[in-house]
Parts: sequence; structure tokens; C-alpha cells
Amino acid sequence: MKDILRIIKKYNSFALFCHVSPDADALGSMNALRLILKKLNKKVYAYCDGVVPSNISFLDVKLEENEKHIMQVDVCIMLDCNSSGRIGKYAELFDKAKIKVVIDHHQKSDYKFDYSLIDTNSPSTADILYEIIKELNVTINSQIALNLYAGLSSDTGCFMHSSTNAMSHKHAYELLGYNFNLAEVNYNMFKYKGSNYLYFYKTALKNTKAYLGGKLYVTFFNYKEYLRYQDICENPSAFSFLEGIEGNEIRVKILEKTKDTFSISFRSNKYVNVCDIARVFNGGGHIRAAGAEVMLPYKELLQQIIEVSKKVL
Ligand SMILES: [Mn+2]
Repeated sequence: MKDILRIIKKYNSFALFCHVSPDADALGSMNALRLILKKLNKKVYAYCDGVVPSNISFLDVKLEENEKHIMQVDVCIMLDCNSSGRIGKYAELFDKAKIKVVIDHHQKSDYKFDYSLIDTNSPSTADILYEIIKELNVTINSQIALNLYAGLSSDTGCFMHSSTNAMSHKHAYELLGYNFNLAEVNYNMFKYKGSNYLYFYKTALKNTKAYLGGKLYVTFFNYKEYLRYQDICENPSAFSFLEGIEGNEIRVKILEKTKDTFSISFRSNKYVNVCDIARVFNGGGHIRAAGAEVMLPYKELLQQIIEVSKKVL
């Protein structure tokens, strides 16, 4: 923390990065830090290889497209992920950065940073960043507070995930003092759905199969279905309607992004460490939420998922 505060005070120009398929913690943390650095009269550029989901456009993230700044800035900061493999098309430029910093709460990778603040016990990157910001003596405004709140609310599933702790509530309490529209933020993140959700749900239910006596659910979207519902499929909470069904522990979402290339996400309810399952497929993540990208024929992939799940269950 001290090193990162020193770096922020000392240097004048920064490029910020967050992970592909960005969520409200990735974008909210990055945007809050962008606004803070601007208040400190620093030059700052925010990069994300991905589109801002429409339901969190209220964050008002300003993304930079011009890559030339990345090589010119003093410091590159990665948020809400901790290896350049997670930032998509900006990976190679980040690898060449003069000073690499990371602020994150995911399980550590082998990637080397010059300064790193990774707290896997923190429910969100926004929580960590808020602690940093409090030390910087900058006046937080409602826009900054809203971005931080969106991050911590999003990653705790509106304070319902097991990662939620007293600190999440304390930070939320403090941030609410900055006067933003709480109901609107949470409505957009947790309730709002486009009208095509009805058809998406029908397809998702049709494509969900139960295995291992119902302990494992697998929802598969083939290439055609994925293309049709791409936006919704990329929203992790779109599949949360399967959460909490009695007897179920592991939920797997498989999206066919090109022929025989699948993006898989794993979720568990109470006791299975899905990060261990994801690692079998060269992926990673958290204990209750993890993911991987796999190239295999679908039948083989499904068979492997069932076998690995059987072991960990
Ligand atoms: Mn996060």
C-alpha cells in the first residue's frame, strides 16, 4: 500500500487496464482511479479490451482507444486481474511498461509486477482501491463514490455472496454519504433486463442438463445460440436464476465462441472450490467463481467436466 501511494504521488502519467469481458468491479475501479488521478492533475488513460455492458453504462467510463500513450506513460496499473493474459489485446504493450503495478483480489498468477497489492480476502478490487483513495487526501465526489459502490456491490452480488464481510458494509455506508442514486444503481445492475431476456431464458432452460444426481448443472449455448444472445451470455449474472436450487452445488456455463472453442464458467454454491476445476482446463479464478477457455470437441469436454466434478464433489 505504501509503495503504491508513493508511486501515485511521485509520477505524472498513468495508463490503467482491466480484464476482458469487464464487469462493474473492473470498470468501476478503473474509472474511480481515473477520476482520482485526474483530480491529482495527472495524465491518465483507461484501456479495456471489451465493450461496456449496457446495464452499467451509468458508470460513465471514458475509455482510451489510442495505444500510443501506453508506451509514453510513467506507470501502467492493472486492476481486477493480475496477468497480462487477462487484458486481451493490450497484453504485449503492458509487458513492455516501464513500471507495472497491480491492484486486485483474484488468486495470484505467476506474472511479475514491480509493485503489487493483491488481497484475495477482499470481496472486490473497489474495496482495496477505496482504502488507497482514503490515504490520498483527495475529495471524493458522487461520481467516484458511485463507481466504487458499483464495484463492491457487483462483486458481492448486492451483499449476498459469502465473500461479503463487515468491511463491505462499512465501505458501502461511507460511500453512500456522497449522495448518488443507490436504488437506480442496484436496479440497473441486478434487476434490469432487456425484453429479449424472455427468449434467452427459454433457450437457457432448454439447454440446461442435470448430472450427478442434480449436483451438477451444465448450460450449453452452441455457436448459433451464442451469437444470437451474445450480450446476455457475457453477463455473468444472466445465469444466476439457476442459483440456490436444492441439491445443486456446481453450475457450469459453456459458450461455443467458434467451432470447438469454448468459454467455460464455473460457479459453486457452498463447498466446492471451482478454481480447482478451472485449473484442470488451464483456467483460474475464485473459490466460488472461475473460468477457462478450452479447445476440444464438445462431447469430450462435457465428459471431462463430469469426471472432474465427480471427484471434487
Ligand atoms: Mn472483482
